[in-house]
Amino acid sequence: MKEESEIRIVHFADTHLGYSAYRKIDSDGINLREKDIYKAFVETVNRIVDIRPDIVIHAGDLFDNVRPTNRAISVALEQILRLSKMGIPTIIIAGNHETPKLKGTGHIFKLFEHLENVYPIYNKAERINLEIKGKSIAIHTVPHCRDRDEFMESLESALPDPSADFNILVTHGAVQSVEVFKMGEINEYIIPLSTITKGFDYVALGHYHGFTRIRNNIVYSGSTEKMSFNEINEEKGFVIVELSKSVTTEFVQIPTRKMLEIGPIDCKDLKPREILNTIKDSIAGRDFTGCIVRLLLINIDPSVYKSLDMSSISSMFSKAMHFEVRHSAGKTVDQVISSEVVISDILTEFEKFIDKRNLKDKKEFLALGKKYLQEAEGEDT
Ligand SMILES: [Mn+2]
Repeated sequence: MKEESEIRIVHFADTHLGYSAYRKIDSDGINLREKDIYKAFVETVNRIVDIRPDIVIHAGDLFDNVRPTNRAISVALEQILRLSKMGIPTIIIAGNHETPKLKGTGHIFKLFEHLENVYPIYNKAERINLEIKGKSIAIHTVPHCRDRDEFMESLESALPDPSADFNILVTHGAVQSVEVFKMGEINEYIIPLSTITKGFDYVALGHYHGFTRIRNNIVYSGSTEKMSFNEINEEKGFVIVELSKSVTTEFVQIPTRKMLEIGPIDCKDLKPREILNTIKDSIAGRDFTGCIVRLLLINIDPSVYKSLDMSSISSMFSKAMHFEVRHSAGKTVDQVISSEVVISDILTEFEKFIDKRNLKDKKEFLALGKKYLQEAEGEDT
């Protein structure tokens, strides 16, 4: 007999509103990839509205950056208002992407503070107590903080409350389990597994973009769209959590733009014209309309690569939304995509930069640089 569920939660994360990529724009000049990101967010909220869960949790990186554009803010506000008006308690914790390094910058989540049923959590850990269907639910939230030590202390001191019917932990960072669920970002925080395995009924994680069940009840929902080719094989969506005597989780996929990789095509001993024909053969009959496509060429000599007729190759993918080529003289194409690694805020970068230099007046230099950066951050453009 199926046990009747008591509390239903929708958990999602890493919507990265404001993220944009590639060059294609629409007739209004809006980046197409940015629009995809909004579309995935709106679709997720549409599904949530249909499901009508008891609680909604967003586990961080709602926005792609500390200073989202007016467009990103209005998309966020419009959708969150829908949940607010339905009376669904909606918990939104800050991730590393939207958390400013400087206190003076102010946090974009302050905007959500006056919305009914919405709990924006930023800068410090908080506990939210809810009463739903006669059950007491303690939600322990540990958002990304400006200070790493503060984050770690909050994480370590978050403990289930034995008097609550259900205890939920919400946090954002790279869990260190058998593997580390890193995004390769400078300002990401490591979460030791021991800090989140203390008896919570459910742990809602954000940061890592691939949906992952670390345990049955410790889950990364993943992002709602793909932010790089590293995520090419990942399904995107959200998690429905049913809390009763036991915990069950269900991943729900949402449609996202197709991302494809062609190859790797082995170019060893091939002349440029032969390479062209090989590419043509390997994509015969395929439709790339609206897709994001990457072509991999391996064992290709740099001089041969330079002499390739790139416009002919590009024309084979003219219907794609985005097309790029990666090549390597060796057997594999280097998987480190440095251009797509997100750099942390400018102040952290500056500190790291100065730290590596051999400067006489390091302290003064750092102080002065910080002052200028803070002043610049205070300006609009
Ligand atoms: Mn993150």
